[in-house]
Amino acid sequence: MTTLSIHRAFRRALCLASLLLAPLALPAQAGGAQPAHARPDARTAAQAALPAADRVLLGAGGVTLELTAPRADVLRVRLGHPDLPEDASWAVVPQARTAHVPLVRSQQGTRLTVRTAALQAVIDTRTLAIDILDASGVPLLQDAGAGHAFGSAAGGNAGFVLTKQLPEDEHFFGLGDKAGPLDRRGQSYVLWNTDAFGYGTASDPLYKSIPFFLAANEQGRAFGLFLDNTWRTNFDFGRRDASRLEISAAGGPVDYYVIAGPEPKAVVEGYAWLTGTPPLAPLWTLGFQQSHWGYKSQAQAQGVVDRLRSDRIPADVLFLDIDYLDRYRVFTVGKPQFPDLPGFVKRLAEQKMHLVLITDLHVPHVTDGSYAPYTSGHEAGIFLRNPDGSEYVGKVWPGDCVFPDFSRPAARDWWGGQYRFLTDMGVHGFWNDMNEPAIFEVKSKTMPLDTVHRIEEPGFRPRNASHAEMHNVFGMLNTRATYEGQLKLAPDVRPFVLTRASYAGGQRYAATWTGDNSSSWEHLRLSVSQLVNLGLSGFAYVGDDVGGFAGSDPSADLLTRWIEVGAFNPFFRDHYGDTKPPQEVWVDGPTHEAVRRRYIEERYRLLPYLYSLAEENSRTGLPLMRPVFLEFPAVLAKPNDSFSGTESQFMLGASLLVAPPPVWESPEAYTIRLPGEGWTDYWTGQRVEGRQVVEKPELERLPVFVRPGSILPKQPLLQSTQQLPVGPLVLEVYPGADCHGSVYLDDGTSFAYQRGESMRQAFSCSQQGDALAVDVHERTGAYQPWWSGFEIVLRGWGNGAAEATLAGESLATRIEAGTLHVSVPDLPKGGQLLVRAAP
Ligand code: MIG
Repeated sequence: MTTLSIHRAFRRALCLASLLLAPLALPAQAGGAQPAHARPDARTAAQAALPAADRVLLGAGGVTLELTAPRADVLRVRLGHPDLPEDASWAVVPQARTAHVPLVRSQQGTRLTVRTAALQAVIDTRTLAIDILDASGVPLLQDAGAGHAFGSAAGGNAGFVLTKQLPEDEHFFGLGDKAGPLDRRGQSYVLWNTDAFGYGTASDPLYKSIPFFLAANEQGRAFGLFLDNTWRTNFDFGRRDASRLEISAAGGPVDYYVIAGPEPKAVVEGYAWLTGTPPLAPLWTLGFQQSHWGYKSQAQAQGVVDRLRSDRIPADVLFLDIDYLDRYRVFTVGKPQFPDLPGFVKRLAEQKMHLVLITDLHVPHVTDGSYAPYTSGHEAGIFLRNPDGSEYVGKVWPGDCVFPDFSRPAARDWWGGQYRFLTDMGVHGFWNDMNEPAIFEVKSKTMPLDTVHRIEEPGFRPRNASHAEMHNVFGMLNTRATYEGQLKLAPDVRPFVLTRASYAGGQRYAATWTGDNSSSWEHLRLSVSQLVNLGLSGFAYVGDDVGGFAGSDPSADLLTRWIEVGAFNPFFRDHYGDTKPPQEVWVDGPTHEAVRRRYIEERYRLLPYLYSLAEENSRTGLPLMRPVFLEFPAVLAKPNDSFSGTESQFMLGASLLVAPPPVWESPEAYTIRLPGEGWTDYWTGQRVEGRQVVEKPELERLPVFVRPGSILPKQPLLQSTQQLPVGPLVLEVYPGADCHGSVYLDDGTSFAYQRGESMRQAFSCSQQGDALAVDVHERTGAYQPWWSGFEIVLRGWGNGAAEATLAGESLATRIEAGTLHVSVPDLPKGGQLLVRAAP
């Protein structure tokens, strides 16, 4: 690439991001391996203490490049113009920020090769162009030309563009819940947290900014890239130029990580290692949740809960939206509508329901001393300021509002402390909305870019920062204040925080949903790609507004369909806007309600599976809801590429494949292609012949298939996760290669699991001669499970009599509708069940 074309690419990228920048100062050609201008004060103590062997530092043409490897499969590249940027991060966890492994170098002329055990980087020492290759030398990500260009404003904050080559067979995923197709290739996205009410299937930007993507090619080989930059950013995956990947930002550091696969799962786990995993969700948040902007009184809200219980719709959570507040003022309760909130919370607890309350971050600007949160926050000086030092005031629901400066510990502590009266009532779930932040009556929909934030954070120099820098991370810091505040107020209760806006790493504090979607088939379809892309971007605990938030009311069929899919989403909440007719499960009459109930009930039966997935996620970062290629990278492979057929499908964990119609509203039959043979229909227990299923859409049937080699833990039906199941743990066994499953359990609400009060038990199955062996492995951990024993279930058994033995003793068998059931006593030490056809 010539300097002129770099110049053009840079200009174009900036236009895309609608940025106005000073003219470019392009790097001149220059040699020299050590930058004279790499000032040590731009580094943190951790980085400065790096042994020389663990860090490559180069300078050329007024640009400094630093390469480090936090671990062998993660390379970190920083570029500065002229000096390296501040070494600091809101996203990367301390453990990853201080980790480093040695780099092995070799140089041939101007070609410097730097290796770890898993990756290598080849750097042109004249241009600082960098190619990242896997250990065997296969290129993953290659610069186009010099690969970088900087704007020229002082202080190094004038923006940049990175230009990479875009191989033809590369698919792109991630970037959070961006609209558009599952595969980001050919699209361009702006990262700028935006209140996107009424967004469409191609709207951009939306609420969150997660500058991470996973790339996977047609060999199923994957890698990831995370740009740790909070400024307004643009990712262009070959839209402007089909052969280029362009990443540009309006300011902030060039600081990116390349994460090796080769499996897509390894990339997701690597990203979780960098930015953290979600905390283990309280069990109740895996239950069904009902919400509405417009539950205007205690009586109305109580009526909804009573109806859930009397209609026997299993449910765990009721949400209250801004209706419960006094004049929309956060940390108040509107007495006329909610005369006895503590009593309401108590009554809900008796009904085994939790309450989640909305607490928007804008604090009403009430200066007459009558509203304590403003008075105390003002006195503590924790609200954001204009450049002239006055408090920034913007209009939101309550009228004029001020905003806590969440990048300051003092402001986070203040915010967290405001929850005391609610936590004391027994409320442990909070909803942080509007935290893009959304501001009314201004064209930008947010605060002025020169609003002054104050950074007081380890790794950062204590300094003032503009809203341009802090905007995308503001929502995440809001949830951090909420989450950490909860931990202080109720140290042994797992908090639940739901957020609309966030940044990379925000999964450590909050679950998220896709904001104000609409009641349309298009939005139902879109939600699959939004939710799986969120899962790939670190946010595993995700859902959408089931039934749709905006638009006209959902048709009965649409709501039924949406509940069916929602039952297989990680976060399952029916929520709808203030202007819509009722959208609860029972509207549309008993026939629809029965179908909807059946799906919600199935979710409650699957809770041991779901909760075990949540626990896996909290350890590894693997999302609960997954694109098919995450489990089966081969679907990406040419020539028999079946990827496009999987775009409307998703996996819940490794075992369940959910296959909605690609066109929901169409009555036409469609073909489901399964990734391999031996799958079983989850509902009928019938084994699928071959790898194709033709489905004629039926309202009451959401096609779900079980992967061969799965053991699914299930439990008896309950109306709330707060009820203790009675009876056996059901183990549905689906024989096949590498047959296994496991269950994780703890008290579901406290942190006792971190003190050893949890349990785990693994299961496997194999063919042994003429018998199927089901191995129950020895239990680990101190927590006592609720079950009395196991019920082994073999579906598709047929009608032939069976013989079952455990350690030589025969056990009773029961065959019902072609399914074999064997009751097995509890086996804390493990044991082997052998099942065969009776002679
Ligand atoms: O300006 O609190 O996305 O879920 O019901 C609208 C009222 C503010 C936007 C959220 C929506 C919520 C609504 N909120």
